[in-house]
Amino acid sequence: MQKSILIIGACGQIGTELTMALREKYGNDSVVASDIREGSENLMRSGPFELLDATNYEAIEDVVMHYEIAEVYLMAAMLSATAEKFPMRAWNLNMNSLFNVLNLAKEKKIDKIFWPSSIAVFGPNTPKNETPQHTLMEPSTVYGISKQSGERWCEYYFKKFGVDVRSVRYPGLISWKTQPGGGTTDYAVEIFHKALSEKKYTSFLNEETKLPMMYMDDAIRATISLMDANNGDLSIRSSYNLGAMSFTPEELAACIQNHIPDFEIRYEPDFRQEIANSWPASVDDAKASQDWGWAPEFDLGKTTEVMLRNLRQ
Ligand code: AKB
Repeated sequence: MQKSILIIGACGQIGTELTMALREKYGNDSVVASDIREGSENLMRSGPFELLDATNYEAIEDVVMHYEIAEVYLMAAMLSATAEKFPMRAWNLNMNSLFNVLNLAKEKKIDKIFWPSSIAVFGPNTPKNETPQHTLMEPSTVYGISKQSGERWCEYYFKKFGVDVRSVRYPGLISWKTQPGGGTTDYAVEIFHKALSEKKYTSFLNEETKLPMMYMDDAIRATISLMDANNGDLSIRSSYNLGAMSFTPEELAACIQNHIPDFEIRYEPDFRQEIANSWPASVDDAKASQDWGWAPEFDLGKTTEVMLRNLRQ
């Protein structure tokens, strides 16, 4: 029998593309999308959808039982910039949703979990370049604290209860299909939209803020590869570092100018600058390569070309 998959937070930036990729791989009816709001027409029409609050254990359990769900991808979360404005709401959503799925797996109601962590688990005292898998982590944001705590709980549930939970530390994600919402790396998507519509963009991060970034296709491929990997090959049950490219707003603007020569960028750093300053410039993802063969396909040049080509259409 084909396994059934539930995606919680299916209408967000990653969830939307992940749902479509999993439907393509496993068949539309095998992949149940869920969120607290409805999503794009494509997502809503292509397979089953449930309105679901990720903090409501009973509601998730009902959906899991009804569809005989084997795997859950928990993509619902409040991102870094929004979480600074609503710390308690962020903590409640980011932690309780994770406990809900971890406990469902502990009770053997589901077999496997994917839960995303982030480069936000690192902090100002972490080595900035080629940040190691295992290193000093003192996150200084609400979102980072929730993700680091989540990683500790994932590893704990794996070791104590044998829960098969898998995770990657996503960098900033760039996609033309869905907009991000409430993150510090969002500038790297907004800039493409503004470059095409207005030929100018005001960046909320300064010109030299180097951050790890990834094109969405790579992120989706990484997520599905990790979930497909053999259990015994995985040496990390907190969360894997995952790298692809690193650039500053200035470098991204220069790359866009190769396609749109009169594009202009200005810098007006806001509260998100401090968040970005506490994060790595690049990460060492050797463990992900060794354990499950991770290798990125999109660099800055290819990402810029694909983004502009698709947004133009
Ligand atoms: C954010 O900026 O909050 C996210 C992330 C790096 O996890 N994109």
